[in-house]
Amino acid sequence: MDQIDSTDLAVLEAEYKKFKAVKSRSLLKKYLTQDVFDKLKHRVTASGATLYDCIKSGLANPDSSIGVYAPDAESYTLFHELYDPIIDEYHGGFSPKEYHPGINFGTADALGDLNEWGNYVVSTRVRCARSIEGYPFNPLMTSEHYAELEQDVENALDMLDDDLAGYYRSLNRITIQEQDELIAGHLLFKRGDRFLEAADACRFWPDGRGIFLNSDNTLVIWVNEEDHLRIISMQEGGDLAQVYDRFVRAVTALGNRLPFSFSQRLGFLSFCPTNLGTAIRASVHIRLPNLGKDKRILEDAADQFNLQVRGTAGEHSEAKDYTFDISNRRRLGLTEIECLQEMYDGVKEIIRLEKSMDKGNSRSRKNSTY
Ligand code: ADP
Ligand code: CIR
Repeated sequence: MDQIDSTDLAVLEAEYKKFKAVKSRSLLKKYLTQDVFDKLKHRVTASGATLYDCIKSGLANPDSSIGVYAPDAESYTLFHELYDPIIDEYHGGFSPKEYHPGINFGTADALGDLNEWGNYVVSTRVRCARSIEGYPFNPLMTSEHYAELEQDVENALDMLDDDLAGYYRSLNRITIQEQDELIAGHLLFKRGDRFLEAADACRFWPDGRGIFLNSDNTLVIWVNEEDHLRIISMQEGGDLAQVYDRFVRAVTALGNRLPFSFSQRLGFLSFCPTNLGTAIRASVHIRLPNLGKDKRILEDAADQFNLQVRGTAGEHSEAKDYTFDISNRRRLGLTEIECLQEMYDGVKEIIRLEKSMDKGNSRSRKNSTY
């Protein structure tokens, strides 16, 4: 194993010292104890990543929830004393001895339409992250890596057919106004995410970045944003079965053409440890005027069903008009179809709770003297 050079070590030591004095509720703060820091501070991966590369984002953003990324696949093992407890806590119990189960997409038939119980769900989306073998993750990618990877992916996307067929647009060829329209339509990733920027994940932007859309914008593929690939199936309404069926067909078709990075223990490898395993986030945009009045009640209900609540424009955004993004939180230690089932069951319960508050509101209106 290579050793960090003395200049880089001095920077790392100084930054960690500052971080120790800062208040933060991140998992980085919780698990990067002095003891763990001292064990890891000299290590360097074969492609040159140090502990500093893993923790930069969390040091610069004390309001991070996690605070770490992995600059390359090897970081998950070389710095495992830091990643293991973070992975264990985020994914709701995945000890260092555990292995991710084998791939099982199951069948979409078991899932139905989430609007069966009323029109609460505005839209449904299922996405996964994928990395391509042989390339490091963002912070260690060269401009040649970006160009090469984008070309390989574009060639693979050209082979999608029938309802999956569409076209790829490099960000370099889309105006800022067009990008903003796609972002507002929930189709494209945002620019300038401060968590990613601090992790050195936005170098050479917008080179190598782009978006693929099929003809009706229900299959969306992001290239070289946070991960090499994000494969997304989405549509209006609550038909989770239809969204998932399209998702599985797209992931399978691309997996036949591109070598996805996979680890026996951690499943599909991604830049952020929250996206390991299946790398699946199945979400609904759901309007919850009752539950949404008190975010704490909604968060407690979501926790109970292993769900995560985000705002209307995604992670680190606020909810507008009581419309929340609710998704499965765990992605590692359970199969693909189990992730979907967890979201489906939980959202059903959230809708039941929202409806019961309707009744509560009308009862209290009846009892009111006004
Ligand atoms: P990711 O889902 O890839 O982890 P974000 O949380 O930033 O990343 O979400 C990316 C975009 O996807 C945002 O514009 C967000 O509003 C949109 N989105 C997420 N879930 C849904 C959904 N169910 N319906 C419509 N748009 C969605
Ligand atoms: C953070 O630590 O807050 C950011 N780096 C984003 C972490 C990923 N978010 C999540 O919970 N899935």
